[in-house]
Amino acid sequence: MKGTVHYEVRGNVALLTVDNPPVNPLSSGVRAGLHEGINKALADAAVQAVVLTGAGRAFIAGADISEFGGAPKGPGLAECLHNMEYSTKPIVAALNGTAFGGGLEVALCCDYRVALPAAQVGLPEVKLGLLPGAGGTQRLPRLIGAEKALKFMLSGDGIPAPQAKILGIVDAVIEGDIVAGAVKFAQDLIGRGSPTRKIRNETKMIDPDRGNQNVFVEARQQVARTMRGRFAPEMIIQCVEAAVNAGNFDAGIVVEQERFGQCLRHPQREALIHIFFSEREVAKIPDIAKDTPLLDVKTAGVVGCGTMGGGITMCFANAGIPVTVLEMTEEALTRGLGVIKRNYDIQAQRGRMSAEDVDKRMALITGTLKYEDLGKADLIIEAVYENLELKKEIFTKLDGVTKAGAMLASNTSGLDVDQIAMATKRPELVCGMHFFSPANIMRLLEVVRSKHSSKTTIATAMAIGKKIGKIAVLSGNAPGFIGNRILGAYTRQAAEIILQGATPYQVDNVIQGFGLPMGPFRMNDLVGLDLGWRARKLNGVKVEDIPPAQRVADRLAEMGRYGQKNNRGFYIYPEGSRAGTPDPEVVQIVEAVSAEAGIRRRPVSDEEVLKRCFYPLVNEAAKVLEEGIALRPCDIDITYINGYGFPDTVGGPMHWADKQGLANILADLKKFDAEYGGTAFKPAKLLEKLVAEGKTFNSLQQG
Ligand code: 3H9
Repeated sequence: MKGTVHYEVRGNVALLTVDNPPVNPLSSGVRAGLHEGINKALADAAVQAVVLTGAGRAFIAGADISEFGGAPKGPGLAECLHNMEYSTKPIVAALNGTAFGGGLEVALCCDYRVALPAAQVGLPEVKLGLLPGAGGTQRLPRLIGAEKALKFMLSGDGIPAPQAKILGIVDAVIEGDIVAGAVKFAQDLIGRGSPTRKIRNETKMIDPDRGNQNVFVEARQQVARTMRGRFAPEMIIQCVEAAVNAGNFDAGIVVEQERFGQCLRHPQREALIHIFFSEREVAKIPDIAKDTPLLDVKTAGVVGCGTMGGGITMCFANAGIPVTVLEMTEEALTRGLGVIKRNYDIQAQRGRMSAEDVDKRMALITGTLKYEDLGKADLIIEAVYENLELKKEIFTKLDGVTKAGAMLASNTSGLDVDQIAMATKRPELVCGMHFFSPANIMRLLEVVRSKHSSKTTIATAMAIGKKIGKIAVLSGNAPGFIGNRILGAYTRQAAEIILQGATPYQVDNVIQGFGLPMGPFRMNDLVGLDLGWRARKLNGVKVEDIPPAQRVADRLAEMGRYGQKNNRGFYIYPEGSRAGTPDPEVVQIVEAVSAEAGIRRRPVSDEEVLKRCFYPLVNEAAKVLEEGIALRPCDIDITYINGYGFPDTVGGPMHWADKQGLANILADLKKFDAEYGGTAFKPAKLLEKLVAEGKTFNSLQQG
């Protein structure tokens, strides 16, 4: 059994220490240890109270997530909690660190909770598609009232102990030795002859909510606004309704158990837990040891203060790292720094930071027009537009002015990082660091490994990504890396389908209905229809050489419809609005292009739209895997969720594909291939192999 609970007696207090590194989840051995430990303390006449704490950096991180879906061993958590709840001796939880999920629920079963100031408490189950299923939905409202409890559980965010004390979750914040403090707290209780305090028996905080629907109406409105399509939030609300209205604690627990079971069986739970472990997995690079020495990045430099460079600059300032940003002209620099300041001011206006924070961050940013001013930076990221020759030139210059040992990275979204590295005399210190727009907001960072990058360079890029709040995924150096390469497979299909009979609006609705924030044509409008059109004109590409699928966007650009930037593209955008409305004229243009290309339009079902867009995406992702560009299926899932808005509730494209059945996807690809030909539907060898062996993408993960 995994994990244990140590038992010792200090005077008249039994000390139980949960030990299950690194974060003490409630694995089978911990549950067994808790059960035995409490029994032992109850049986020992010399013991008058119990203190429960955790070894290392956490109190208890919650239920052991890896056990969900399997057959649990040893005593269940409910059994342990029952034992604690009916203890005749007071139990004090000493929160030495994180008390999350089932960990906080264990603490809520104790009579009192004391905590170190740095300890965090939270009920993050909602993020895993679950609800607090160890009495949390019933005890927390009894402790802090239904409204606050709902907010706490629906956000899933942790809060520090001092805030938890104000909220009423923690009874005392103790500095220094938390165990000694908790033992003293327990001895004071004994000294005062304080009775045990069971939250289950308290109703003072929920009495005012009885029969009052407002709290729940508001919670449901919030869920509809911010958690559309998620299963667990409504289950949480129903549990709190039961806490308030079911009559007694045990009746509420019955509701909680039933709703917890529903969440546990729901596919969203499996998908979200897959994401939890995948996020941790992507940080592990098989051939780079955990203890690989890292470069110490104390200061950073950014080349270019446009949209990307400005966003990247903000990432460093947000993490407290001084950053120098280089531009070519005073005008561009002033404009770029102005945009950064405006972005911070907007955040301050929205209450996300104070005016003082804005000043602090701006003080960390230095603008310059001189390459030499990047000389002292430990890491310099180039963020100019996509042109290989220009980037090579910049890297040669950087190589000349930066100190020996400084790392150089390119924010290229798909160019050859090997060639960029070879423009320097330090190719081992060069890699790609591809941010996503807006760079200060989007979580994904593709770290691109050139054949020259040293292990230290890659390990440093991954670590610095984490430090600036990104989720870093390693990609091999190949055109489009992981994300943009598989995106292409999807957008090309979207463009084809509208010529065969769908409209851009049908395609966008299907994709958005699936859960992406934006369909491919809205995305086109956001990026700008003029970009590709201008590039093709500049390169002298003849209209007849442009594939029909690209002609619609080009024709719109030709008409001066560039997208959101000038309020007309595939959609029409009323001044100041980003919610575009469909335009019948666009449908006529699509129909005209179909006719010119000799394509007979036919009705296309929503189901076909979904399969035609996502199956080639999955197929391309399989090719990315077989070519070794992505290390594991989870790297693709994390890339696509965090960079391209694929819904996490389906676990990313690879997890989703496994759930569709790879054999079904292969059969449809073959059908589309026979119908349309080309390369888009030619099945990846890996996909054929997995189907032949009856395996899933996930099986590669475990191998
Ligand atoms: C629950 O409690 C349900 C109950 O209401 C009802 C039950 C009946 N289980 O994140 P880190 C692993 S649901 C198993 O890198 P940090 C993690 O995979 C649970 N393993 O550390 C990683 O493994 P590896 C509600 C877990 O310091 C290692 O520990 N609780 C669990 O950056 C280190 O993790 C949560 O949702 C777990 N519960 O952050 C809390 N937690 O090294 C989930 C972690 O092999 N956990 N691991 O890659 C967290 O939010 C963070 O891990 C925490 C530490 C903040 C605790």
